[in-house]
Amino acid sequence: MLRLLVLPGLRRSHLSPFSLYGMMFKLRRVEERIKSLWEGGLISGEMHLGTGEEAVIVGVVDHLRDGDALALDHRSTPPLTARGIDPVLIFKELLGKADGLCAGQGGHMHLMSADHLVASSGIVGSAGPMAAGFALAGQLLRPRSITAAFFGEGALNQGMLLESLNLAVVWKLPLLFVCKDNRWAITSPSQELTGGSILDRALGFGLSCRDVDGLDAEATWRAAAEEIQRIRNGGGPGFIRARCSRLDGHFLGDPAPVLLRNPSEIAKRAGPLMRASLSVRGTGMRQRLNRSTASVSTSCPSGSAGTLTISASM
Ligand SMILES: Cc1ncc(C[n+]2csc(CCOP(=O)(O)OP(=O)(O)O)c2C)c(N)n1
Ligand SMILES: [Mg+2]
Repeated sequence: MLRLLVLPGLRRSHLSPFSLYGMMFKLRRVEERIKSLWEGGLISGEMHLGTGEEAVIVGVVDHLRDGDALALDHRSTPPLTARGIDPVLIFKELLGKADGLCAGQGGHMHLMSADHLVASSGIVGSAGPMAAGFALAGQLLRPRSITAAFFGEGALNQGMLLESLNLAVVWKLPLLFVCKDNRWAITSPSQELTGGSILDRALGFGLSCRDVDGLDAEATWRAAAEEIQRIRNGGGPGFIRARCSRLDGHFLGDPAPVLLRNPSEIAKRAGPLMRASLSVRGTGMRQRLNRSTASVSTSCPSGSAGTLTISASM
């Protein structure tokens, strides 16, 4: 039987570990499907996946409502999927199809949906100013709406993101900054590039700050629940540093994880899905997997080669 934990005082009244797990499973399956399309030579250019960061994404996005906005970085496919965008539209976009999410014009780093108030950019740090714009519009037009911004710890060395932290505090914007701290910026360990501590920086700007284990979906969900409720109530912007791990290289085909990273580092931090699955007590694994399964399939033209059928079991 599904366990519902009631958190007193939170507007979103329940935590459902099962649905968090189901969503993480779906996000991972979408990423795996993208990986196989890329490996088949069907996606041109680089492709950055968000495998290993699922718990951070679902822990935050689960709290968003209609009218809330999302500003994203170059690993945008998991949050777009979690926000309810049809994965088939994303697949088609990555394949450059005219009926893709952005009419085949976005590539994989500049995906957006006006209907969902979400936008991503490959310019590192730009989730900050995008989110500040979304949040300012929300403050003026949509009372009690919030904006969440996702970015990596490497982005915190970009001036525009630091300026956004400052502006958000000065204008008391309804904005949650979520730093996915996977400790790497391409091939550089971020601690070798970053002065001081990330949290001290955010605290220095006057943000409400939390440090969370970003491999633990429930812990992230609870931290985001409290922070988002505070922000909706007009308490000003917040900042969550979620410690996580990326399981693939910086981009698909990147040899760095093999060459540079200690396999035990990856193995130790690899398990957001496994951890969540073990925490859902009372339901058999087979049942859980079956209940998280939904199927998408579509057919679309694949260049001159005829029809490509995309299907993914999620
Ligand atoms: C303004 C800018 N500078 C540099 C780059 C090249 N670049 C792409 S991703 C990346 C590292 C980003 O690291 P982080 O923010 O930690 O995100 P992660 O890739 O670890 O998820 C860099 C430097 C860029 N895209 N934009
Ligand atoms: Mg990083």
